Order: sequence, then C-alpha cells, then structure tokens
Amino acid sequence: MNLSRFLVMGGLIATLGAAGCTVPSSAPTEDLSQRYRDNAISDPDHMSLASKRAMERHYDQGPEWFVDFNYSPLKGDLAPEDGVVRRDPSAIIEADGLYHVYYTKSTGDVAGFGTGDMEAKVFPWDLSDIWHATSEDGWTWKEEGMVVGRAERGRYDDRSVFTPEILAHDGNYILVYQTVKHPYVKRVKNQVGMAIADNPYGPFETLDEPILSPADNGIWDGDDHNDRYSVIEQGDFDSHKVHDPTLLVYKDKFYLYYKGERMGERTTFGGREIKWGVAISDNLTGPYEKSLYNPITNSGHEIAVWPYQDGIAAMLLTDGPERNTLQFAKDGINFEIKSHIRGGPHAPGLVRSLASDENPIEALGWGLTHQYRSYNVQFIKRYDRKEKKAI
Ligand code: AAL
Repeated sequence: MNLSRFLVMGGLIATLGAAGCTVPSSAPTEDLSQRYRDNAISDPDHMSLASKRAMERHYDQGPEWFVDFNYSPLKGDLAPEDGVVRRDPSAIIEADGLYHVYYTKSTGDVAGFGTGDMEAKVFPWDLSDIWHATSEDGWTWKEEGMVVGRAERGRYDDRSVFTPEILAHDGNYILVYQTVKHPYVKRVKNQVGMAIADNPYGPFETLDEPILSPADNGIWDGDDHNDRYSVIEQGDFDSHKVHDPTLLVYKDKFYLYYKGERMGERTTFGGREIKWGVAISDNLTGPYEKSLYNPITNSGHEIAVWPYQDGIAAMLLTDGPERNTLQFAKDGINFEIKSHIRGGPHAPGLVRSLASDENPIEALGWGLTHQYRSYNVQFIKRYDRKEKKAI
C-alpha cells in the first residue's frame, strides 16, 4: 500500500468536513504517514505485531522520554558508615538556600524472623526512625538529626517509622511514611503515617491515627504469623501493606500515591506481585479515599512520580512485567508506557524543583538513591542523568 493514500484520505476528510458534508468537521484526520515512516513501516497493510505496538506506543516519539544514569558516592555525614543503615531517601526540597532530604535510619544487626525474640531487628528498616540532612550543593550532606521517632508502645507507629516522603505546601512541611506496630512478624500489616511542621527542621507533629491502611479483605490460612504466603483469599492488591507513600498536590487535591503488597503474594512472570495505587483527599490530613481505579499500575516498586504538563509522570522499576519503564498519565491515574529504560535509581529521592513542563525527564536530572553494602549497612548515594550523546 502506498503511503500517499493516507495523506489523500486525510485531506479528503478535511475537505468534506469543511464543506459541511456527511463527515463532521470534528472527525479525526490524523496524518499517519509521517509516523509510519518514522517507525520504518513501509507497508501499513502488512504490519507485524511489533510494528503495531510501535505505532500504538509511539515509539517514534523521539528520545525525550529516554534516560540513563551515573552513580556517585556522597560526602559528609551521608557517606557510608559501618553499623548504620541509611536508606529510602525522600524527595529533595529546597528551603533557605539548602537542599533538604529525609530518610530511614537504623543501627544494629538484622537478626531476621523466627528467632523467638520479638524485640530482635527483623529487617534493615525495622526499629528505624526518620532523619533529616541538608546540603548546599547536593554532594556534601550534614545530618541534622531525627525528625520522627517511633511512638510509645501500643500506638500504630510504635515499632518502626520509615521510607519517608516530603511535601512542602502552603508554608507546611509534610512527611508521609510507613509505619509498623509491634510485634514485627511477617504477617504484620503496614500502614502510612503523617507528620507536619511549619519549617523543614521541625518539630514535626505526628497524627494520632494512620492516614492509610491496607484493604481489609484477605483471609490468612492458618495461624503461623511468619507465613505470609498461605491464604484462603488474597484480597485486594494492597491487602497486606501500603508502602512508599508519596504525596503530591494535583488538581487542587492531595494525591497520595503508594505501593500495595498483597496477602499471599505470588510470583508471576513479572516477578513479585507489586502494584501501585492512589488515594485522594480534599484535605491534607484526610480522609484519603482509594481510587476506584486502583491498582493504577501492574508493576513498579518504590514510588517515583512527578508532575509533567497537566498529568503525572512515573518511573517504574524492580517488579512486574512493566518494570524499567517511564510512564505518563494525563489524569494522574491512567498510565501508559512512554519508554523502556535501564539502570534506574532504586527508591529515588527526586529533586522536586527540577520538574519542568518542557521535558519530562528534567525531573530526573539528579537526586538520591540507596545501595546495600550488606544487610546491616546501607547508604545513600547520588544519581545524575547521563547527558545524551550521539552514538
Ligand atoms: C523499600 C520500600 C519499603 C519496603 C522496604 C523499606 O525500598 O519499598 O521501605 O518496606 O524496601
């Protein structure tokens, strides 16, 4: 089939529409011929499935959604330290001429589950608190101190508070983070807490109740509290844990993006059964209502979302069939794949001030991520977007 047919058809429809004939003037007259050429499709009547996907997913769109990264160590207090876990950095915000980041910090060896000692540290992020550091240049960091600690025994956040995100909004500094209530067994439900301050150093005031909880609809099988795989019913995608909360102001509402983990988690061809959801509220402190469209991804791990034009862009790594992709949702909910990437930063702390409507990957210019030296030592390091080079 000759490509010129598509041009002619487009022109014909436009002409008929303009003349007020049977084709309404609003009829789509997209000229696909250039896109066929850009995707190297010579014969649109005989497209392979790969070529159809290239058309559907706009693989001809150019490199603006593609990104690659370099990694470097940090200096100062965030340099790797024996016996210390620093991980899951929040977004980086700017205030008073400094960069600010918040992160999980813990010390002591991980003993794991099933030791019989309910006080023993079960994960690197168990028995953690949330700490704060500042920097002038993003390379050398000063640890300022703890901003949210574990609560007194009996509250929802008494065992560990970790994996924070920060939002600066309306003169407030808002931390959202994961919480675990003692005892930390494998079946323990994980929730999301919130703490608010009027400056980036605190004091941060924690809310008395979590702002988000797992769906209450799975059924465990048996009573082994360290068996998270045996279920009678799995329940929703977030029936076990709500994790990696990330709060954005979008369309004049608060959008709380999060990762769901499911009771009786399975392994599929995409790996761990991990998906993201969003919960929305008119008010900062809630109530947050889970979107009826949840789950809004079928892949990903730690949340990385940023505003782009009128929608929300996302980087999905680690788990699921669509891991290692950048995606975009015009409405913050319905995400489509824009590109496949490699070597993205895990648990990234994005520099919020970099986001730009000009280019979706500006937001990924540099930031912080974490690395394991061992199960007992984890540290925060820096990523930088590699400049594109002609090959
Ligand atoms: C992470 C996050 C959550 C998990 C653990 C600590 O990177 O997905 O925070 O609970 O790993």
